[in-house]
This record gives sequence, structure tokens and C-alpha cells, in this order.
Amino acid sequence: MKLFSFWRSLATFRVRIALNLKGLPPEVIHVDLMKGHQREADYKSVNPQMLLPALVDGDAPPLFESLAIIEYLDEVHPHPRLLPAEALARARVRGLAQIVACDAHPLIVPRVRDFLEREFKLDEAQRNKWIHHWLGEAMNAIETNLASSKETGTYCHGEQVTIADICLVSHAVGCNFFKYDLAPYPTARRIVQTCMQDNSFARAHPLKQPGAPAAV
Ligand SMILES: N[C@@H](CCC(=O)N[C@@H](CS)C(=O)NCC(=O)O)C(=O)O
Repeated sequence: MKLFSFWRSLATFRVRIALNLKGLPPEVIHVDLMKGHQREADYKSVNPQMLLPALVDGDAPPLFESLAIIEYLDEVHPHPRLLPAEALARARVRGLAQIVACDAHPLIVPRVRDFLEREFKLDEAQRNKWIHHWLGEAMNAIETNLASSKETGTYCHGEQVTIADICLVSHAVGCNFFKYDLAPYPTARRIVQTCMQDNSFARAHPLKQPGAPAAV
């Protein structure tokens, strides 16, 4: 498998965790988001959306969108399962994952931050206010759900790692990158800390990837 990746990409971080959990080491192809390499012809032919990650499995066409890639991996390599077997549980786990991957993360990615700067002339403080707002909306929703649901266990849903944990961890790392304080979210923080003790999560961390700085 080939994973198109950049150290800082939170969406690629999610796929790296899933690959690690399933023991599937990919060949990594670096696409420098800070230099705009995602918009060059080479990568556009892999993913016309010009976003990371993309995953190529053998001769199959490239896969795109982190959650679609992770669900593909889960279907083809089912050990360990990253989605619960029961329908209601699966819906809750997908819902928690989508708060991050569909509702919050898309609002803070480079192309949105650049657009706010270029088109609306928002300065850095205003852009940070935007980013903190959307990070917080997701954290509030997730913490309320986790703290009030009897389904919450060691992990977001019971005692097994699921895609909800993968997305929560990526969101928490995004909060750290943008200096958004996680202190008001004790349940989420506990789960993130537990996940990060697992080497599959820890070695997938953006700052552990080639080309990453020591800190952001
Ligand atoms: N919903 C997509 C998000 C993809 C995405 O926005 N990726 C970011 C990096 S985390 C990217 O490639 N950004 C490039 C840009 O904004 O120009 C997923 O989960 O895969």
C-alpha cells in the first residue's frame, strides 16, 4: 500500500493510526502541504480533490477521504475491528467520528484558513478566533456525549478502540497545535491519554513523522 502523507495532516494521522492498529506498514509518499505540492499535477492525478490523505492498495484506483479509507481497511483487514458489530453502537461511533472529520476539521484546514486571509483579510488573531470556535464546538459536543453516555468506557465506545477514538485523538492533537485548552474536557482527555499510551497511536503522531519539527 502507498500512503500519500504529510507530517502535519490530521486526516492522514487518522489513517496512519488505523494502518498501525492493523499492522499494515505502507510505503509513504510525502506531499508537502506547506509548499502547495497537493495542487501540483502529479498529486492531482492521484486525488483530484488535491487533499491528503490518499491510499493506493495494489493496482486499485486511489482511495481518498480518511473515514472512507479507514472503513475500507476495516472491511478488508478486519482485525482488530474499528467499528462495533451492533447497529446502534456503530451509528454512535460513526457519529462521534463525523463530528470531527465532517463538521469540525474541514473548517480549519489550510485552504479555509488561506481563503479567510486572502478573501476576507482576516488577520492572524481573527483566524485563530475562527479556529478556536470550531475546535470548541466539536469538543463541547463530544465531551457532553462521552460524559453522559453509559456506552462510554475506557474508550469512546466501550472497551475497544474504534474510529471514534481515532478521530478524537486527531482532534485533540489539532487542539494542541492551535493551543486550544483541553482542560474543560476531562472525559475526552482521559480517553486521548489512554489511546496515546498505545504505540499504534503514539508513533502515528504528526510530530513523529519525517520532516516534522520538534514542536509547532
Ligand atoms: N475530509 C477529508 C479532509 C482532507 C483534508 O482536508 N486534508 C488536509 C490535510 S489534513 C489537506 O490536504 N489540506 C490541503 C489544503 O487545505 O489545501 C478527510 O478526512 O480525509
